[in-house]
Amino acid sequence: MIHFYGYFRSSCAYRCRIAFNLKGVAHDFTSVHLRRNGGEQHAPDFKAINPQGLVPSITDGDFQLNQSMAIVEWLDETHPEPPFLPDTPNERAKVRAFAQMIACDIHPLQNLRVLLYLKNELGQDDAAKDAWLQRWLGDGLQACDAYIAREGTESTFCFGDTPGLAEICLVPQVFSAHRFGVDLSNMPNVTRVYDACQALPAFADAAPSKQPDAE
Ligand SMILES: N[C@@H](CCC(=O)N[C@@H](CS)C(=O)NCC(=O)O)C(=O)O
Repeated sequence: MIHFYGYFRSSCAYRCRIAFNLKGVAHDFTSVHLRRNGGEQHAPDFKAINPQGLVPSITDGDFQLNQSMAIVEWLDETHPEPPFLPDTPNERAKVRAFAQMIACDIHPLQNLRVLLYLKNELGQDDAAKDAWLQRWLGDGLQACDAYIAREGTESTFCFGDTPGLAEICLVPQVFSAHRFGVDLSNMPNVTRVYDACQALPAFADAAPSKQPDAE
């Protein structure tokens, strides 16, 4: 049985939850509370699983895997239906590029350890932290919106009529944007796709508020 280590509010864990649900893959779950006890992600027992001290991670027997994008790809390769990527190399590359806009260029700037560094080591207050989040999440999602407009034709989801890797990354990032008060009113494509995904149980059931460790 696959064992999944996550946290309800973690957007990277949220990516994996959507992927598990889309594939219909059963798994056990351990919550790693990112704020309790000084951050359970820093505990030696957990760092033996994920040396970075970050969620998510999975184990499957002796197999251990960190990094949400690697976990999502591994699920796609081990459970090919429904596929997370389109049929042709060019289409696949475009979806991967979109996913990396979020996973590589937006999410890392909102991470807890970065926000704590701004506050504790650089002495920034909440207003400065909010300005940071507005800037990097806002600009990043604005670029995602323009990318969908350019590449997405008239489809229901980002790049077609079925959800996959693009939506697995987009939906948790929009959740974070809501959480941090980022204005999405000028991002019609992002909000349209987010709303379409919410109508699907695989996405709705993966929401942070529905998780056993939700607060
Ligand atoms: N690139 C990694 C990022 C993982 C990551 O940053 N996880 C966050 C939660 S979304 C975390 O564990 N943060 C804990 C901390 O910053 O101390 C992935 O995609 O898995």
